[in-house]
Amino acid sequence: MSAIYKMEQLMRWYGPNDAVKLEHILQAGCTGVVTALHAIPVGEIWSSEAIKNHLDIIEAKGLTWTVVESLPVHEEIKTGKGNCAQWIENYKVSLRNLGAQGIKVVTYNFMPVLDWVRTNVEHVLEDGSEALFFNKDEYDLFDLFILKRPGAMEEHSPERIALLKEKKATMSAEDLARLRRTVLLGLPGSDIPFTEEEVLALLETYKDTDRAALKANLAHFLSEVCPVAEEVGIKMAIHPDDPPYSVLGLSRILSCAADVDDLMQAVPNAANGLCFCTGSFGARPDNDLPAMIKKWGSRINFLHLRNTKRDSNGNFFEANHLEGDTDMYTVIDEVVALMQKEGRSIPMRPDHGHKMLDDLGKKTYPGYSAIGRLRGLAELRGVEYAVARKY
Ligand code: DNO
Repeated sequence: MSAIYKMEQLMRWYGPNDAVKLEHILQAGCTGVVTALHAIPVGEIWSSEAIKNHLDIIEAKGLTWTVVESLPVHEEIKTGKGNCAQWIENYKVSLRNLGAQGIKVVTYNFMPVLDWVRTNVEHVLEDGSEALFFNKDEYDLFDLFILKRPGAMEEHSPERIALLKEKKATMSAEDLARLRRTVLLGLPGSDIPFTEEEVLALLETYKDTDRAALKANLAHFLSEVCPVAEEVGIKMAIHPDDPPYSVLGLSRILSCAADVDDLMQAVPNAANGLCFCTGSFGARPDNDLPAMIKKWGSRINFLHLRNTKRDSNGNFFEANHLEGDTDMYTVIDEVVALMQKEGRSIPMRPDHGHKMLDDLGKKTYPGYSAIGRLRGLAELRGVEYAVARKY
């Protein structure tokens, strides 16, 4: 019987300060971690020394590090302004340094200003565990009355504004503080939220960057960095927009299948690939995930497996990995077929988990407590185990 290719099971690790230790990740049955040098300011070069130090810590515990998440893209690359050319050159140096240490996949995103956005990271579910939640009303209310983004008022009808005002009046000072802090958190691996002033100043720099310009800036960035990635044996993996629609009045450019088509056509280089996040693409009803895997499977370099449950108002919460709107069986079935067809293992991590059991009350990165992710991983692993039996 020929070898069966299975997903490479990894877990995100935020570094030595993470409450989830490398030992825990090993015990969860993972072979490696997905991690980044979070202390280096966005845009600065990741030196060979800094990469090596991080790698040594991981390897000393018997784990691998071949997937970076994220090597972040400077805002001036996204707007194409200021020191854009210099930031791109820095990015190339970091890629070379990473490639030399055996890194195979570099994850990044091209979401303007804020990375992922939620309105509550402690949404209590019926069973007492806590999940990440995106509430559209609360998000709009933040935009209108807390951030007070210029132009936000014009995007809503007077009736909706009145309704949101009413909703705000029913929220406690604590709820409003939680909402503000949660939306402004923005950056993974950071404990320090943005201030309203910082976000508004950044938004100002996007004034003339419309959807077409943002797409063109992404294509420019990739046409510069992909040849370097290819040369040093790295595949790029862009994370889709999360949530997959406009936030803060800004364009988002990787939310649906048509966006993936555009991106792949714009930069055909083989190093231009995807971090296929089932939670982000799955938060939109018009995305057919199995069909997307069929079409762009050869460009899927990394998988984030998680599930969301959405309603018709644009709200969603993070469901258990095998529940929610994405049919995880069909997704894994497609992925397993793809791996056999191409003769390769795709790295995967269980994305976001509920905070539960002994993790409740512990300080962990939102979505990244140990036990909930372990539950998710175990369930996903079970599905793959069953699906792979047919090969
Ligand atoms: C959230 C993550 C994202 C992701 C970046 C990749 O949990 O999936 O923050 O790491 O968007 O650049």
